[in-house]
Amino acid sequence: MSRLVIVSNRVGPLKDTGRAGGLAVALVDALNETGGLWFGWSGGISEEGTFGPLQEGGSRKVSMATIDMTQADYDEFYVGFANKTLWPVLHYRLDLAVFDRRAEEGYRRVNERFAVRLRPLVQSDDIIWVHDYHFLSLAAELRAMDVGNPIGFFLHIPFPAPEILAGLPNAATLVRRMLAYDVIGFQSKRCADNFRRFAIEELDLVLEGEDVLKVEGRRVTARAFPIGIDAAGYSKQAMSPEARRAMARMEKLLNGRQQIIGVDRIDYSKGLPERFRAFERLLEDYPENRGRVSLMQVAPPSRSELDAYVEIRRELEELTGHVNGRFGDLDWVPIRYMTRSFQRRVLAGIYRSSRVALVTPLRDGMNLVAKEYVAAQRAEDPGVVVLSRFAGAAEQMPEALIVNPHSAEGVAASLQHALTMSLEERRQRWQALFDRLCEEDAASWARSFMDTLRQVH
Ligand code: ADQ
Repeated sequence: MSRLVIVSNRVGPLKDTGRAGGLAVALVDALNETGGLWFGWSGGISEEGTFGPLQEGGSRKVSMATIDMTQADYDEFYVGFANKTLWPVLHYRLDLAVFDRRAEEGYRRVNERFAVRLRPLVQSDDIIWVHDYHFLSLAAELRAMDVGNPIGFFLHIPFPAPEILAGLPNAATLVRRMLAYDVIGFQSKRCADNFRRFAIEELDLVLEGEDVLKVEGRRVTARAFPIGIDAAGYSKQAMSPEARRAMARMEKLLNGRQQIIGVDRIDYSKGLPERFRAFERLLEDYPENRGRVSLMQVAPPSRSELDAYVEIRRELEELTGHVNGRFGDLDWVPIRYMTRSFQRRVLAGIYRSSRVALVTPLRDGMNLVAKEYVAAQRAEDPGVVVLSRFAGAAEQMPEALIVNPHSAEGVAASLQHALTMSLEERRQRWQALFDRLCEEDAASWARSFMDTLRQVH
């Protein structure tokens, strides 16, 4: 079987350290199956940047190779175009996007430099799988260097409606460059459809069958490959000693009260202020929950170098103070908000002791928290997921209570429904969700993407 080469901005870890996300685990499994190489940014900044030495490591079957960036690369490519332009635009936030020619040029330059450094590491029968919005034009650069291998791409974040993307200067050029990939994978049918619509409406391409675009004699498959989690593995983590200890601590604190849990990196796409307001509305509209239900929000900071993220942190602190000041009592704090991160097993325990997961991003490619929460539940007494219609996960999880995250009343009503739902209904909904989670897990996601890539090339 041909070797797999994975490219992503951050690489590894190859071993489950307890903190590694489910995605890293799925990719390591895929790499172990065929043997392979994982290539990306070292996380380091140096004067030589992408011209510096290749940093190599890994195991017997899987090698890892990373390179540094210069400060200019980091500012223009990573902070600039990737996170101040693409991230907001792809999450439908044209209003927050910065359009800067230098950043755009830096993005193109770093994609080219990564291609130059990857090129000598690629063997003739490798298949190459590139991840996420940092590398939309990597295949175009590799093709210009005569790399003829199958190259696939998976976008972890949303692909917006063409009407939104058209607001990005040079969007057509960027999408045309994406067409150098053989397979382009998206989290949801909606996103794959948006991409094909852009290609048809803005680039005048023609569709063949359901999801193949004809591009100058080549064929490019644009299809949904919804990412899964290691459902069975995660269920076990929720019964680990670490999870049990966390549950025991929480149960003591909750003392018979119910808990709603939210877990998200701090990001404007996650709808956190809207979520806090919806919880406040629950306490207003359904006063029987006062003193009985609390919201625990875990929100580790991410990309704190961006102003938009500093602003949202401040807003969350204010809202927490406001709701707690308004409703708190001697023995009850309505919102518990913390910005620390937890070990995966501890998090699984927190999910297991929470009656409701409140997952209300304004936009999300998939959202793995919704899936992890389901996998962590007790079959005999499972909790309920309240899920935004704008998360990719909503397509695969119709048994969750699907909400519009912008409607405080709507979310509050669904929370009330979740908190008062009969055991029988909770079990029915959970079983359907859990069965699908096991079927469409991380391993099957990676397998189906790679099978498609091997077939179409
Ligand atoms: P993210 O935007 O990071 O991922 P998400 O899918 O929710 O969003 O994954 C977050 C992960 O981090 C989860 O595995 C969660 O358990 C973990 N995590 C969050 N807070 C934590 C904490 N305090 N301590 C420990 N772990 C924590 C992007 C896209 C998503 C897409 C994923 C995968 O934005 O839409 O689902 O990639 O493709």
